[in-house]
Amino acid sequence: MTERTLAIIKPDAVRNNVCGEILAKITQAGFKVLGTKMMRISPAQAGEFYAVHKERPFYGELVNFMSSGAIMPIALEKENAVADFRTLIGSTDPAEAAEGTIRKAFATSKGENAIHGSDSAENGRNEIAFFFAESELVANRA
Ligand code: 3AN
Repeated sequence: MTERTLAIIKPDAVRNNVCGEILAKITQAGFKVLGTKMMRISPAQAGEFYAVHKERPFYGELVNFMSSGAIMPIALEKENAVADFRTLIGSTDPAEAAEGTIRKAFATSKGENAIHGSDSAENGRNEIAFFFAESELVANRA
């Protein structure tokens, strides 16, 4: 089934100038880019996006990091997009990420791990809606 998932190129990867290389890996893996933008979010917005992790010990660090610089959210579509994108990005901890994954290539730690991927189809839809109006997604244009 065609699914949507949200990627976010995180501030570490934007600072390291690897957005282009990451986008190339994503499109080479067969994902269709429906929309993308370069932006910066406030700590309050980052806190809202990661609200499910509020009770986790790394929440404050995560919110600070995600609001520390530019990010690049990317709305993606593909058959089985959620699971296939999680495979493409690799484990949260880059030390455990498989060869060939985006995190193996570009992440430096569990916190600064280069890229986000939605963990379910429902979260994929909700997370895309957090960053994009439906009218910004190319697939919906005539
Ligand atoms: P994933 O992004 O692989 O789905 P989650 O959902 O467990 O991982 O965590 C969300 C984000 O929280 C991660 N992308 C990472 O940036 C951050 N994070 C997770 N675990 C840690 C940790 N132990 N220390 C610092 N940040 C973490």
